[in-house]
Amino acid sequence: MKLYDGGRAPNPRRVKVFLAEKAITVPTEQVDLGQLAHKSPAYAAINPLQRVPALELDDGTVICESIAICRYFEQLHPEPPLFGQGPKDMAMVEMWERRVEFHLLAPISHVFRHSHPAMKDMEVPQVPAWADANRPRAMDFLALLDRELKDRRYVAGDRYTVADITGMIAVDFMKPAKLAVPDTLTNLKRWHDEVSARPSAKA
Ligand SMILES: N[C@@H](CCC(=O)N[C@@H](CS)C(=O)NCC(=O)O)C(=O)O
Repeated sequence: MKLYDGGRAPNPRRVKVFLAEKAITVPTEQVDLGQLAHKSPAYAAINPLQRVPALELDDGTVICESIAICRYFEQLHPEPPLFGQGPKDMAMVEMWERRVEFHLLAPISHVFRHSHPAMKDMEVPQVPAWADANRPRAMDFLALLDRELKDRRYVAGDRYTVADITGMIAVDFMKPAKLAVPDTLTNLKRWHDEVSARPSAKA
């Protein structure tokens, strides 16, 4: 088994934090995004979408998409359960993970990819107006999440889950996107401080 990783890029980091939470070690190969190594014919043969992460199994199967990779490991190593337990809890985790991914990580990624000079060879064409359109979307969802976190400890409930992993990484990705969490969002800051203090956050 081999994990194709992409350094500090947010999606591969979601998988690495997930693996660290479960204390799973996987042989890893770095794909240098800065050098556009993911666009090479060799990597395109592994993932035709030319994105990281990708997990290659010993039988040659390649699993792409961060959450698909995490689900694979959740089945292999159910403890600690990071996708919830039981129908209602699992649905809530799924709901919040998707909300955080589509309404926070995605708009922040759009801001970064369409405004940062370092992304000009990767995001073609760069559309600065799309970055402008996504800034308020990210900030609106952040405010919503702050209100939600007033009454519970973690994004999807009382237990740390994959929704916290995606959320923490989205908030961390605000820095290169040149966005900042407003000081008024105290619930969000409390939660982010707590999840960032977990050893897995270093992954
Ligand atoms: N939906 C995919 C997204 C993968 C993705 O976009 N990865 C980024 C790094 S965070 C990438 O490979 N970017 C290369 C590019 O855009 O050319 C997932 O969940 O893994």
